Amino acid sequence: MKNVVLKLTLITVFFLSACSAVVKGDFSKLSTESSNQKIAVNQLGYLVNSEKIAIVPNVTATTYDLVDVNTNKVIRSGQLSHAKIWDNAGNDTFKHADFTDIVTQGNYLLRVKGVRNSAVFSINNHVYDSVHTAALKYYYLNRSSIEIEKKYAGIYARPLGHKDDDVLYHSSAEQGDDFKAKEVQSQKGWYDAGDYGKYVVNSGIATYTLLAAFEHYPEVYQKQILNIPESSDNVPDIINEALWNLEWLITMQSKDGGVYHKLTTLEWPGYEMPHEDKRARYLIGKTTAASLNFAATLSAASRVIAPYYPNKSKQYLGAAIKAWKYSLENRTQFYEQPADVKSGEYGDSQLKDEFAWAAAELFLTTKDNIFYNFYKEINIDYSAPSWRNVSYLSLSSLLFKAKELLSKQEYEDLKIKQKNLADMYLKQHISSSYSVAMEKSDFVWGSNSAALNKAIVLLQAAQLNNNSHYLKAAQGFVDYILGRNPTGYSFVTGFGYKTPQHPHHRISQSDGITAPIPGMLVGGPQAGQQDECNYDSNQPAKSYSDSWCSYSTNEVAINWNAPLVYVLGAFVSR
Ligand SMILES: [Ca+2]
Ligand SMILES: [Ca+2]
Repeated sequence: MKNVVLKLTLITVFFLSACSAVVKGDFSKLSTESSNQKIAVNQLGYLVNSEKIAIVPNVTATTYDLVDVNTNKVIRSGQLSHAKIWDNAGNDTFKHADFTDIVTQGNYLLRVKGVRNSAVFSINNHVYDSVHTAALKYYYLNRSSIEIEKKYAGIYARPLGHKDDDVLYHSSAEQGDDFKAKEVQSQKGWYDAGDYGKYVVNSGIATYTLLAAFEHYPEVYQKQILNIPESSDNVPDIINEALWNLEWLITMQSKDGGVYHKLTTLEWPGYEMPHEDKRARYLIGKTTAASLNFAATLSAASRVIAPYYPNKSKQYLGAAIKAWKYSLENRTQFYEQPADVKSGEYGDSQLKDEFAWAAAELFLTTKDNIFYNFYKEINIDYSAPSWRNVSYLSLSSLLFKAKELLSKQEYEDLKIKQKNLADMYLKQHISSSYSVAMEKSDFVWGSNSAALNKAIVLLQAAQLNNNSHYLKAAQGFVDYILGRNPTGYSFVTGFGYKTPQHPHHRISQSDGITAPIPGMLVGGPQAGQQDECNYDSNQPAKSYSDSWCSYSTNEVAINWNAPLVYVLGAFVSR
């Protein structure tokens, strides 16, 4: 009997969705309780003074009740918006419940006739504290070359994986004199993503973003305790964690100043724990992109860690300058995947942005105008950062650190460029029916990090211009990531009432523990479906699969978690 009902329901759902394809934009199509649409909220909740919006399926009701779950009293009977549709989510129609003006801390749910109650969410100023800490702790739990101990990791303790004291030179890396040594030590660093590789360009932007979070919100990180092996020293834990990767990065430089592209196995590792992966690991390729990324990251690091590690600070700057010089002499050494290598490519043939970023960071750390003049001549466009396009990182660093070094006019010109970009994203937020500045073109592989990197631009505009309008748009992204989206998932493992259970992350898949490592941001929806797994929808904002199979929407990565840390850190600081 149950099966018959289920079949009928499925047929009905199929029929309704077939119809809705014909009547795109027909707002008379109502959602019913039998449909699987639910009220979507930020599953962790809202800060007291933030914009507070929930997405309600398009039921006939025109009002909502906001219920205080402790007293079971209705705090507000509010008006739902008119029905809306979002191009990125197909034909679903929905309404907004806006309760921005509720500023009483507490636990609430939304009740709307014709649809199930929302889950319980909070309004208070600490709603993001623990997810922020977990997002940063993720890096410790993904460290290479160290035992992950029970006292720091609890059930996620695991034996040391990838000591990397016997790394081989791949034929693509055999240049100069280095390779005459058979083996090389290249220890520490974080696992890049779902695999166990270590890639310079991706770890560069990830490390830089964590360092920027510290530079911009020091009060948050001065007091944060991650419970990692270095928690009892006098160095902020975010710096300790960044150092774990910087100490690996520095090993990737060859004697001539150039930087190896990556350290991986030839094939993808098996579905096994780090200590079980006994495949040989290689230094592979040497590229201009890796050298410039290294120069930028180590130059920035030299500046940020100077008060804590003066000797390392000097060492990093020296290495950065050497990598810069190598890049000037080898401007087009692009990565070409050797025939026997299957690991990630991270190929990039547009290096104007990498040159600009490295020049800007070297200018800030050395104060030598030769670098700023180089930077000015490049004349690049800016967009939200990604591992492949780092132009914005130069703009951001200069705006936060170069005010005293530039003429008033030069500084104002840069500020206007930043503001123009943020204004574009603010407009997208205001005109978005879903109240999130996600355009169709943002639904790329790793769309959640595209979202959070746009949020970084907005948060920085808020700070640089002392204008809180931008915060609303940034909050829209936080809500989107934490559950106010058409998939109904909070995209951070372990945080929310519906979260990814099967991320494409080898440790979580093979550690024998049901719950994945917490605090990991999954890549997020995008319509490419390159992994050919099963998806319920091919709409950009709904094309997501919580399955191990789905490396194109459900993988995790160090460069995706880093903007999550930054953005949550910004809101924790408020
Ligand atoms: Ca510490
Ligand atoms: Ca580039």
